[in-house]
Amino acid sequence: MSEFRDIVYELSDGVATIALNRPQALNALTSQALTELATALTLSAEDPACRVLILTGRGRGFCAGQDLKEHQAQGVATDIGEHVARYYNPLVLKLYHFAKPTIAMVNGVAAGAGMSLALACDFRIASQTARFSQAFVKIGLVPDSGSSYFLPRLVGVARALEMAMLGDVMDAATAFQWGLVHRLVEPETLEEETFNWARRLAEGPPLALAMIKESIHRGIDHNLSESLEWERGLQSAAARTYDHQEGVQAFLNKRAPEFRGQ
Ligand code: T3D
Repeated sequence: MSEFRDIVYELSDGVATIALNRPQALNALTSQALTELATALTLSAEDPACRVLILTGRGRGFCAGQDLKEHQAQGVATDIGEHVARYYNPLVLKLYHFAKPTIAMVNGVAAGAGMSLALACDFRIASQTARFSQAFVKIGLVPDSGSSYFLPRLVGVARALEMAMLGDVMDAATAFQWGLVHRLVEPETLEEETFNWARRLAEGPPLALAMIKESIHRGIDHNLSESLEWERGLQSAAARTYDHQEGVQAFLNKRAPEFRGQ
């Protein structure tokens, strides 16, 4: 159960859900929300009962990025670079390197750093009511929280530049067509579809899933020789796990495997 104010944290069936919970502001991120989000990420990362993480928002928004009213209230005292370094960058690194599968369940608008958080997840399952905006440019800022890294890798340089330079709000169908989201579903079935996906991942071999994520991430940034060597090392480790033996036995005995993360 949740002990937070601006997020809700729940865990069931191996699936942890972090829901941003400031619906009146489309879940815009205050310092409090960012701090709680980081705490919940650590909690789920360290809890062996959590095998998959879902990030979502309450109400009609996923996340509208930085809470611009909080900055205004603080006046000129806010050094945005310092704020990014203190809150956003560690959060995005934590999410990207999270050693379990992560799913952004995009229920509504994802703008600015809110879109960046969705991009930092492994999967995005979006409701037809979802929208995406690189809103930074609309307020004279530049993409942050990893958008400049994730976006061109997902949609290519030309489309990334279009989104970042125009800041238009993109509908869910276009986001799906551009490859920003993995599945596009009716709003009524978003939770069910996402949890079905999450439960499938939660039944997978946790150590192998963590290594798969690591190797795919490295594959993007390294050449073939380096990737082959990295794969070899990970495969060697994966082959020594209980779960590998269990997977092989399950196949040979024509039954479903029961992976333990050992
Ligand atoms: O500070 C740093 O560390 C730098 C980091 C920067 C990272 C960033 O994220 S910069 C980008 C910040 N986000 C934005 O610029 C997005 C601003 N919001 C919008 O453009 C629109 O709200 C949306 C396109 C997201 C959605 O539009 P719409 O028409 O569906 O909703 P709305 O009516 O604009 O918003 C509904 C309410 O949410 C409204 O409150 P009200 O008037 O009913 O009391 C609105 O003010 C509030 N809201 C929406 N976004 C934010 C927000 N309140 C505070 N901060 C927001 N970002």
